[in-house]
Amino acid sequence: MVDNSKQLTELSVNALRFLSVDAIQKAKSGHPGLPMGAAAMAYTLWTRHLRHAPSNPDWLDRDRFILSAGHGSMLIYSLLYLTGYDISLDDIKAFRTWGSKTPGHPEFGVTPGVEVTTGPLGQGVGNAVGMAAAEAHLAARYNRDDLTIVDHYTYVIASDGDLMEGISSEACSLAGHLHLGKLIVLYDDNRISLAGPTSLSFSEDVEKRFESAGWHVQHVEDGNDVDAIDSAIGVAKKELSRPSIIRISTIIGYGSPAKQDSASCHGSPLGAEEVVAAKENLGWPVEPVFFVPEDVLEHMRSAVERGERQESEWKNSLERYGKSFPEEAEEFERVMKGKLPPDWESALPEFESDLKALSTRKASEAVLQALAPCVPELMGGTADLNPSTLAWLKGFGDFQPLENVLESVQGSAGGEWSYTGQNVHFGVREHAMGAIANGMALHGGVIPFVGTFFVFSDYMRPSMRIAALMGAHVIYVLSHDSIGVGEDGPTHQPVEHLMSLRSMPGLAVIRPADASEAVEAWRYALLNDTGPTALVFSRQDLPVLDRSRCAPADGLQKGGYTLWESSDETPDAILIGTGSELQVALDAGKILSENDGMTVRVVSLPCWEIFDGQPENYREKVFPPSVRVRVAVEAGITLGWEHYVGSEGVVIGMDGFGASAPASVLYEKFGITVQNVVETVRKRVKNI
Ligand SMILES: Cc1ncc(C[n+]2csc(CCOP(=O)(O)OP(=O)(O)O)c2C)c(N)n1
Repeated sequence: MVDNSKQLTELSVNALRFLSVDAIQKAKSGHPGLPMGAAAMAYTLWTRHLRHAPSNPDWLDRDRFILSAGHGSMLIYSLLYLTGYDISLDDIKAFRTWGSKTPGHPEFGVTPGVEVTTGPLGQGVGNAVGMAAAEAHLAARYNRDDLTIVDHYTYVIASDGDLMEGISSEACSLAGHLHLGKLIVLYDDNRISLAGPTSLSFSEDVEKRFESAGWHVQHVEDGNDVDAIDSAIGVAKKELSRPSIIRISTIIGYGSPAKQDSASCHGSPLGAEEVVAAKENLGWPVEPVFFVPEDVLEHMRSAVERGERQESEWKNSLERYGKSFPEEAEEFERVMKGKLPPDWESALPEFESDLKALSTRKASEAVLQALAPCVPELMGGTADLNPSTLAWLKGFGDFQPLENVLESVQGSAGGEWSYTGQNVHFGVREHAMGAIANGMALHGGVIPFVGTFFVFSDYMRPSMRIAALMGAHVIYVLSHDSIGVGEDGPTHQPVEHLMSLRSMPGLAVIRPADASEAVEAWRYALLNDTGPTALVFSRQDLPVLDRSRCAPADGLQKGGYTLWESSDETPDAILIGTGSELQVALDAGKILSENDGMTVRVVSLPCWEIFDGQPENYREKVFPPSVRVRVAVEAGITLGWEHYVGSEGVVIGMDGFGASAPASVLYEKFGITVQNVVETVRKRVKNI
């Protein structure tokens, strides 16, 4: 039912265009082409379909909207302003300036109504798949026949660039497999990208691509035809068994006489003269700038009242639900708030030192199985590496659409196949897996964990960066952490990865040394809800340290701690280790103390980020500044360890790639041995 007049519709679409154009012109930078070309689809979606509450952007059951082509950010800012979010005209005028609510690309946590940070193309599409997956899971878990508390769509505006990026192919392939019917992509098909026409590099048949991936596909020929877009979205919403893409043919920079349909309006302001020409061309007043007709504002701001009504209807449903299903309602509200259940830590296992050695990936598996029954919001999986990474929740079902129930899968974690399943099979798609996890985390209601071999974190790194930037609660389970991988050789042996991920702001990288530290690492990862955590686990078995003879593993909560020392005097030397090399440091320390009579301290440093966040007095207690003989041992690149060993210290690590041989041979050949540490310390002590 559309009651607004054609003229008001056209005015509103043009208001979106020219608010964006004026802000970009004022900022002297930005991308006017996309807002001008995609204004009609954005208007149609936001005024006729999107269920959202501008006065409460966090309404749990709102539809999610992602502008994946984040360079067109002014489009979403104009939408937010016009529909009544907490964005003022002054905020629009402050586009791209220091401290504004309207940064160059949409940023989660900065602008009310922006669901995710977008800018790196393709990520938003992946995030949307994650949001749609979270919605499907929570709906299956909590909705009861006539009582529906989770029921919303995820919409995306995606550009050519989004669909050129491999990540969107990965993500959309999985979305098709999963039949995520409430995911709807509006494809802004303007045939222009940054450097020119897409014909230079992009000639695939996008419709066929999506059809073959199991999507429902439509085409709207005229990107300014609001009614046609309206009815296509309506059809897409009814198609609940497949995700939908609507290819909408648009003209980039629509309205600009000299620049439309060319890359020249993609990435820079139109220019003062061309702004005037475009306004005149579309019958828009040249002055005042930032002009919004009263009736447009009134019309678009009706979203506020409509949203409040929709939200209050939903609240009534939630209340009715709570009366019939009090426990489920309580759990639903708890998981949506991101609060852990009160007693979850008591489920964490303990490992005794008389246990035979076990890899930290196996210890991690045991932790996950112990947590699964009491932390139902855990949901995740791996990029086809469950049996190696052991990141699964056995018996908690596979996240699959019911249509696939009858297909059997090797290596499945067991349990039922449906959207209630908590094990996600991402397939060999690390990059999309990272973006999907971000979408799941930001949707809320689930704590996503995603796993692969540590070396392939490179394939997921761009999404990890966005998780860190957004402060998303995502847990990475990265096993096979070093040359300890052994025979698979250098392609599978991470070397620079620890340092490279440590350099990422906001990402806690934890490399536990034994099973007890693995437990603590998981504890930290679950509690760390303001950012992502990377858990880096060994493939090879490691002894479980005897904690009656050395410090308890909960020292990990401080990032680093004195594990063992030969006496409480100021040490002659400090040995530092992480992961599997902590044992090397410990054995060396004992030899130096017993055979050389040295006072030695061995420090376990599983997480730099956490340690560096400790008060100075704690850090100096662990590393007294007067102790100059410091040796770090880690089977990774040495660059960066000066941070702890200082200019007079020594680092025993890897300065090149590994090799294919048994792990024990590799440690020997690369000199990561107790003997080498002992001799290195002896030399340092002599020379200092
Ligand atoms: C991963 C990534 N690579 C490169 C860029 C730089 N970039 C910004 S927009 C763009 C291409 C834009 O083309 P399109 O997606 O079709 O958007 P439109 O020109 O239609 O606005 C590029 C290459 C980016 N933002 N993200």
